[in-house]
This record gives sequence, structure tokens and C-alpha cells, in this order.
Amino acid sequence: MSFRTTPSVDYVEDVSPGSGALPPRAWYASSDARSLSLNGSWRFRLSATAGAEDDSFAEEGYDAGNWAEVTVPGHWVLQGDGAFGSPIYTNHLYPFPVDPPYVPTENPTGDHLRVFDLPSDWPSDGGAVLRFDGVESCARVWLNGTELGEFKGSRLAHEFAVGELLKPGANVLAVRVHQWSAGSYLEDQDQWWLPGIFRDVTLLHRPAGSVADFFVHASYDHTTGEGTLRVDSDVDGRVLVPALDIDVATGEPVTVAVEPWTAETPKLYDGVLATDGERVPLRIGFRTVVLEDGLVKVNGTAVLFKGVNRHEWHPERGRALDLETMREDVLLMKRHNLNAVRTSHYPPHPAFLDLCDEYGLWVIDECDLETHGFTEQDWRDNPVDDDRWTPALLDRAARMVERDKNHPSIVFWSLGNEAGTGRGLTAMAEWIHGRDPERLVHYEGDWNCRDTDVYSRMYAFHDEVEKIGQRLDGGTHKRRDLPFIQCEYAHAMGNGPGGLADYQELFEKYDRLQGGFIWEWIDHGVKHAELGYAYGGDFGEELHDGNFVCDGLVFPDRTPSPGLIEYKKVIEPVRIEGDGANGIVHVTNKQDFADLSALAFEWSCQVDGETVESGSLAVPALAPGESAEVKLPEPPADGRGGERQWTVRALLADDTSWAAKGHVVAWGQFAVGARPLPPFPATDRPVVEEGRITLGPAGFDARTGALLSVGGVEVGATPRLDVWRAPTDNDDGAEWQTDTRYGVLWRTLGLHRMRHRLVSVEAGDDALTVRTRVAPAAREVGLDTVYRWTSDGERLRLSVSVTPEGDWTVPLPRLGVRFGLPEADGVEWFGGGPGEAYPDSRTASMIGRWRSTVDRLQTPYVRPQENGARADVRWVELGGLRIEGDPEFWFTARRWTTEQLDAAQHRTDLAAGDTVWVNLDHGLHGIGSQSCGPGPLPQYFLKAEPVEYSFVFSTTR
Ligand code: IPT
Repeated sequence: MSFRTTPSVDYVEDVSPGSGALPPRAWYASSDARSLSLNGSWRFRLSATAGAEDDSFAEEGYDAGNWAEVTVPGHWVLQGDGAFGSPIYTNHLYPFPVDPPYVPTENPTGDHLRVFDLPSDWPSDGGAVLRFDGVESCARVWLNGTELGEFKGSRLAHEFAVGELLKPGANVLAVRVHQWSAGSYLEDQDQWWLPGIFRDVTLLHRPAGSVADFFVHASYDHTTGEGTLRVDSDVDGRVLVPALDIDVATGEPVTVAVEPWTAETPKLYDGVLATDGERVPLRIGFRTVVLEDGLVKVNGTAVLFKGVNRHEWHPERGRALDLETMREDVLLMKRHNLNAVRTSHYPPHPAFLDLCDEYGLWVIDECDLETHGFTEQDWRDNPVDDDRWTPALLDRAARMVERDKNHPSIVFWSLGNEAGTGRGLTAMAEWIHGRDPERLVHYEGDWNCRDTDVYSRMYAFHDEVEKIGQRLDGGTHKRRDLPFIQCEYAHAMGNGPGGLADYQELFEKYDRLQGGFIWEWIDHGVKHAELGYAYGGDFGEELHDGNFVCDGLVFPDRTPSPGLIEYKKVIEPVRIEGDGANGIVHVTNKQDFADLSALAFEWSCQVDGETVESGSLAVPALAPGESAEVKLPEPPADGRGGERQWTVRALLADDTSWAAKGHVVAWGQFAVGARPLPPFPATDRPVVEEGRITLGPAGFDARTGALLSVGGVEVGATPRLDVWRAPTDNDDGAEWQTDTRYGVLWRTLGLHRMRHRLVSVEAGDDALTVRTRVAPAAREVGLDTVYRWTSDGERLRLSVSVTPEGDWTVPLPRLGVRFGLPEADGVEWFGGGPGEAYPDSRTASMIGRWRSTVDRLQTPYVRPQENGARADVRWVELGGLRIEGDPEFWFTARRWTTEQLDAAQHRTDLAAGDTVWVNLDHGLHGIGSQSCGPGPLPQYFLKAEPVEYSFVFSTTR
């Protein structure tokens, strides 16, 4: 015999999208119809299972006085200080058994209750709808004790008709939210699992005769300069666009001369859709998106996407984003020269798309769909290839397209991410193509491009991308005629990505390559009292993927990481190159639509990194793709024989909506001549006395050859060869990567525990020579290292020569010297800055005079790792010492050792010691993006080869 002891929760595991909700429609804010936000504090009760509690809480008069409270929008696991469970991070693994459509009995369920007063002047005519903009993952809703229905599709809007149920005075809204549901199988995105009502809840008045749904069709004919507008509306009305003298009936096309909308020139026309019942504001952007000549063209021009993948993230509020945070993302993107965003991997809060229309960003709007975990079972039982799930997939496609269809910024609809292939995806694509033939369809998972209008891939290596650019990649007939984008590339996890400039060069070289989208925008670190930012595993998850969730161009608090600064330079809209010796600048407009009239140009001339003269540079308002040569003034006289260079900058000529006048969008630098290197005469001879050797300003330990002091500056630890760096996420690489994962091999070889055997200390006529052999235990490979110290009486020169011995099958992480200073704080240098740079991420490093502090030199990656190197350093001053390099060197200083950095798991594991550790490197190995893509390209390898390099030390005190 079987009987039920719990209320029915069958809908939770039902593959259907739900019941009771209204059909999807455009998302908009009416000008005159009333609305009431139901955001705020709600009563909250958490149960361990879906059916633990009956539904009496939804009844009027239920006393929830002893319940806890949560803030809506929000995720309950991020509220209540752990009392409501914790977040779980997995990349693609389902954190429950793969047994579709069933979910665990342990299914955290949050009952939410909100009693709201209907304003006394709330109109009594017409109807009302209750809108949920996002609830993860399944909700059942009651108003005043009457059940409205249930729904799934976490990042999609759902509305219910509630006009009949509303009452004057107090109304009781009850929402039961289940963390897991059949819908969870469709939402296996690489992110935290975060249940809750995480987007707005709004009550909307729907006056009689109000707009139900409408579709703005606004195309642009680049051959005539005319736009055609037609607004289809379920309810007849008129369409008014005052600036264009448009006043037409809905459904009627009208053609007039317009300025088109592009991401570079986001011209929006304000309009109104007026029906008997309401006025709806329109923001109309005229543009036409087509696939033509194998290219994605907007308004007749092929577009180069300089994009990023954006997840919604806030370190305290998770995916519950406020408008200011969304605006901050858009402003940061615009200020860093990005022109495109893929809303990985779900439709964002609709307000974000308004911002993209307004500020100008091309958008790939992606459906809330990913079934990645099925890859673990070779995609068996994948919901996208199982007809029972197709209604849910079509519901998701429709909810995305209908909600977002009026945004000019959206050029692609994306079916979802990492869901394999199957009939359900084809059905989605067919439906979308039919509903909106004016946009293109994207999906990465089908390399045959059966359903898509673009060949899209992720993390393709440079050589393959080049082959695709040359159309030598084969593929289906259909694919061969399609343009190519990388919907994800350059994995920005930890230090990196490296290799961006090399990708960009390919994108610019081959027409078929229409750019890409960096993975990803922001680190999803969760703010944490003890750890700084928490990542996978920090909440004791059974399965997790560690810090793979921190792979963004900005840190969790949206501070740009060096990767974003590098990307900004790599994708700058103007290329500024020059011939410094002849004083010629070559300027190219690399934009697709705008001329250069928004920019002003400035030249400056530096001697030894310090600007001595500057002025403005007249550059013609070049059309897209055009270039010009412009003559620079005569360089200032070479009075003190320093190193002279030009810097030319392109700045905003006026304030824009996204940055102020003077904001630098692009720059170039070119040397007037080579860096002069004065000779260093070795005039002094080492003097040996009572266990100590004196050479010029320096003292050494006669037994070990260790440097003890220079002038008055005590050296805590003598400069000695260093090859180790705390491996970056990109050094360690992802286990599936085909490139060699050197981070792992370096440790296996023992490069983190090199031993230094002292061979000899020789005080000669003009030099102190210390010979050593540096090698790891258990290995025969080694580095013969000779330190040769000389002095001109005032200064001290160290020349290091390194000769590898044995069979070195790996590149070196770094090659240089490391030493310790007892104290140092302020740092000044002449070289690359102001930020971090590595061999394949150094494009943004600008030569100049820079000042910082040891603390500020650190890049605080969420998981600590190698960071903070400055490139091309001619000299640096810190801790009372001045160090000049021959040749230029890489400089790093930190208050902890590399070993401590290597051991740290979170920022808070790093504590300042009493020594400042300084690395002066002759070479560094490249960074690459192997945490999900290729390692460094061969030209950025630091090969073990014989080298010699030197430094001159003097004191500044
Ligand atoms: C790719 C995913 O699409 C994305 O969501 C994210 O997980 C990214 O990788 C890595 O951070 S899938 C890739 C593992 C092939």
C-alpha cells in the first residue's frame, strides 16, 4: 500500500516550464500606468525539503511573526550569516545525481511572505499583473490565498494576471522557492548555485486598452541613409517620434532620413507608443543586421567584436544587481574600449540591456540554458535531445526573445551555452528565426553550424584561429560560408590573460574573423570576513571547482585587473605608431563606423621618462579604416644626453556619457634614439680584511661572497639566482589542456627548491667573483652561475652569467636575482608602468617615470600567485638603493617570499614580514591562458640558455 504523507510537489520535478503564467511579452516601464515595487524585506522560512510544510502560510491571516526576514531581491544563502545554508560552486558538474528530471529529496525550500498595502489611489479599472524578473530555480505563487501557478526558468520574467484577486488594503503574496527542480538540469552554468528571488517583484496596473505586447522594427538602409520604423502592437495605437516628425498608426511602416544606431554611435530616438490605455516610452535605434558575403554586417559594414562575457555578479549580493552596479559595468566596459558583451549564460536583468542601448555595446543575448554536466556521461539523456524537454526549451527561447526584442543593441540571440547538440536546440533556433528574422542566431556547441548564423568557438588556439581566418579549416558546407567569432577566449583567470595582442592581430588580419569575447568580465568571489573573497570549496561543498570561478578582467569589487588594462590597449580604436627618429606618427582609425572627430591628439616628449615638452597634434577626422601620417615637431635638444622618446595620445575631445573630456582612449610611444648606456670603469679592487671583503661602497662576507651592505644600506639577503615564481592559474593549466602544463612540470622538477652550491669566492685584481651551481635535489640539471662584482669607487656592479647544464626540457619560470632589504616602502622607477606586465601581456606597459609603494605594486589576485612585475625597467630606487640595469630588466618587490606567495590560498594568507624581497629579472616566462586555453606562444618562452646580465647599485641617501 502506498500513501502520501507530504503535500504534492510533483511540479518541482516536472519537465514542463510551469503553469499559470501569462505568455511572455516585451519588458517595459509604462509612462503612466501605475506600478508598485514589492522589493524589500520579506518574511522567510527555510525548509530542508520541498514538501516539508503545507501551503497554509499562503492563507490570509497566517501569522509569520516569528519567521526570519530576507531582502528581496536576494539569495537566501547569502543572507542570514550562514543560517540559511551556503552557496555551492561547480563549473559543469551537477551537485546532485544525474537522474533527470529528479532532484534530491534534500531540496532547500524557502517560503517567502510579503503583506503589502494596495495604495488607496490604485486605479480600479483594468487589470493588474504581478511580475517576477528572476527566481532560482522554481517558484509557486499565491496571492491572497489563491494559487497563481508555478514556474521555472530562473533568469527569465514570469507574469501572472492578478487583477481579480487584488483587494483594497492589505494583500498577502506568498512565494515558495525550491533550490532544485527539473529546471536545474537546464541551468548548469559555471557559477555559484544561488537560490532565491534575486530580481525585482513588481505589481503592474494594466489599464483597459493598455499595450499588451509590442515589437519595434527599426531598420536602416545605409545606401539611402533612411530608416524604416514599424511598431507592431497587440493593441492598436499610434507611434510618435517627435524628432523625426513621425506620427503613424501601429503596424504601419514609415521611412525617413535618420542617424543610425551603432555601438560606436548609439543614436536613440525617443518615441511613444500611445494606446487608449497607456503611453509607453520607446527608445528607438535604427540598424540592420545581416549575414552577407560571409560576414556579419550592421548597416552594411562588417563589425569587429571586441567583447567580453558578462555574468551578473556582486560580491555581497550575488546575482541580485542594482542599477548602479549594472551601470558601473557598462561604464567600465566603455572606458576600456570594449564594444560588445555576451550575456553569458542567461538574459541579464533587463535594465542592463537598456544601458547597452544607451551607451552603445553590441550584445549577444544568451538564453538561460546549459546542460554541461551531461558531458560526464557522453551526453546521454541530454535534455536538449529529448522531446519531453522541448516545451521547456521553447519556453525559455520565447521568454528571452519576447522580453528583450526591442533592444537595438542585441544583434545575436544565443540558444544557450555548452548544451551539446540536439533536436531541442534546432527547435529553438527555428522558432527564433521565425519570430525575429531581423537578428542572427548564435550557439557555440554545434561546430557544424546546423542551426546558427555564425561559426563560433571557444578557446581555439592562435594557430587554429589563423587557419579559420584563411578558410583552411574545412567543416560543413554551411560553416565554410560563415564568419567566425570566439564567443569565449583568453581565459582571464588569475594573472593574465597572455597572448591577447596576438589574437587581436589575427582578428584584424583576416576578414572572416570578426573578433571575440574574453572569458570573462568579473571574478565571482564572495566577500568573506576571514578569507577576503571566498571561492569554490570555501563553504565546505562536497564537489567544487575551487577558484575557477575567479576568472574575470575585474576583481570581485570591480577594480580593473591588469588584464583589463591590457585588453583596453590591445583593442584601442585608434592605432598610433611612429618613427621616432624621423618624427613621424602614423594614425589609423580602427573603428567600424565613427570617424575620429570625437578625439583630440596630444604629443609629448620625454627625456629619461620625464616629460619636457608637450603640445596638441592636428590629426584629420579620418573615416573608419583610414590612416594618415602626421609630422611631429622638432624634438627638444639632447642637452643632458638622456634617453628621448615620443608619446602620442588620443583623448576624448569633449565629455561623453561614459567618460569625461581628456579620457585617454589610445596611445603610442616611439624612441628618438637608443638608450645611452654610460661605461662603467672597474677602478676599485676588492680588499680582504677580517672575514670581510670591501669593494668600493660595498661589504661582503669573505667566506660566502654574500653582499652585506652597499653604502649605508644593509642588505638582508644577498642577490642570488632565482628561477621560481608562484605558479599562476595559467601556469598550472587546466587538466584537459593539450599544451604542456609547465606550472606542474616546474614543480615536479623541483624548481621551487633550488639548492645553491658555493664553488669559490675569488678576490681578483679588479673584481670579486663568486662561482656557484644552482640545482634541485634529485636532478642532474643545473645552472652554473657566476656573480662578478666590480666598482668604480662609488657604485657597485653585479654581472651575473648563467650557463645551463644538462638536458633542460622545460622553460624557466623566471631568470634573475632575488635579494632582501630590511626596509623599503616608496618605489620610483624609470621603465614600463604603471601596472604589471609579463612577456605576452605587456602591451599596456608605458615607458615613463613611475612612483608607487611596495604594497601598491602587488596585484591582489583572489588566489595569490605570481604578480606585480614591471617591464623594461632602466632603473629603480627603493630602500635607499638605486639599481640600474644593463640591459633593462623586470622588477618585482613584495613583503613576502615567493614561497609564501605560492603557499597562500587567499589574500588574507599573506602577511608582511620584516624583509622586502626584490626580484630583478632578466627574463620571465609568458603567461598564456592555459587555465582554459592555450599556453604562452613559443616566442614568449623563457628558454634555459646561457645569458649574462648586470645591475649597477648605488645609494640614494
Ligand atoms: C567554458 C564555459 O562556457 C564557461 O561557462 C566557463 O566555464 C569557461 O569555460 C571556463 O571558465 S567551457 C570550457 C571548459 C570548454
